[in-house]
Amino acid sequence: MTARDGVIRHDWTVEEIADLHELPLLELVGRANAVHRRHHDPNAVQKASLLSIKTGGCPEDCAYCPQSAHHREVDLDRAKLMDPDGVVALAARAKAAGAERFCMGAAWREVRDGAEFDAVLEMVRGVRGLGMEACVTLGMLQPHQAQRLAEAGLTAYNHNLDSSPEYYGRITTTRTYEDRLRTLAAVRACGIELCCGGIIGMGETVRDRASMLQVLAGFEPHPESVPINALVPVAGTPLAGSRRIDPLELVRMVAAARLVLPASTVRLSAGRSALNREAQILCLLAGANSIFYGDTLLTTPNAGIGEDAELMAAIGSPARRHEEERAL
Ligand code: SAM
Ligand code: DTB
Ligand code: SF4
Repeated sequence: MTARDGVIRHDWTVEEIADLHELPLLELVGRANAVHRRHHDPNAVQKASLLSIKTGGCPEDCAYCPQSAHHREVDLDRAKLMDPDGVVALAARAKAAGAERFCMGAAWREVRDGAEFDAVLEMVRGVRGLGMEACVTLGMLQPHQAQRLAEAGLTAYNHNLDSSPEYYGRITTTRTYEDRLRTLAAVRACGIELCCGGIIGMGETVRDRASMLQVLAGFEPHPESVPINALVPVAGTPLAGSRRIDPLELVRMVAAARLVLPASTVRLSAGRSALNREAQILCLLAGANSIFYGDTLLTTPNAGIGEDAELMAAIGSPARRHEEERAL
């Protein structure tokens, strides 16, 4: 731990972040954990449930994404926008299973005004009415659309940077990094929380990972939540042949995120199902304090609810476990 660890800063250099990322692993995790404990309850893990409300057929060409219409070889059942009542019923089920936040994703390039957007606003109101946090990810937004989402009570908008500004053009060609930043600014201007992170394991370097974290740390205020995804290679996408990353790379990325974004919620997101229990716990120790909870992410399998119940039981305090055993 150094004197400046845990201070909220917006002036990180890429070199500083890359140096942190490359620290000896035990020192990196130790420092990240110290910062984590200073800003968060070390035993709390937020559970966020995820639902694809409109699946596939997206005009963008993101190389990782099974929902892009450009990747014709992907085996995916497209589905039009779900009906709001059905979505809110699933949110209620997720709440009963223990989720605190409900995240809804649509495979859109951008939001268009009209009946479909109105239906999404109704979903947001319904989820908020259950007393849950509501998050949506709908692609690019214009300021007046962000305003309507804010009025519907939206807690957070998810819009990921996905990679560094330098590497982005290798991943998506149908929009620019600046497009992403414009949407993020529109969301922020309406007082909606930002959920913004990225993916590792797409062929980028450590410097790219550090560069993406630098952009995130440059936002004032920092994004309230930061999903760290490990690429899920999906057959039929251009990145299908990518090697699954070593779980310790995810640990390093989570720890680096925790050090440069001390107060943000860091979400261990896609790719968690490839991690064993101990690797997930190492990520939680390194500063992750939220997970996607539920059997599926958007279109790919997540860690199962049963496995997650075991994970939660394993990290519960011994006193509580003994009480639970006594209650049986
Ligand atoms: N269309 C909207 C957009 O791009 O912002 C919202 C949906 S998009 C599927 C949401 C995020 O899911 C992407 O930004 C990306 O970070 C993540 N994602 C999609 N496919 C993935 C994959 N195969 N592996 C890891 N993360 C993935
Ligand atoms: C995020 O960063 N990861 C989630 C959520 N935000 C929308 C999506 C992960 C998707 C993984 C691939 C799939 O299931 O389609
Ligand atoms: Fe997938 Fe979103 Fe890219 Fe569309 S914009 S291809 S849904 S990541």
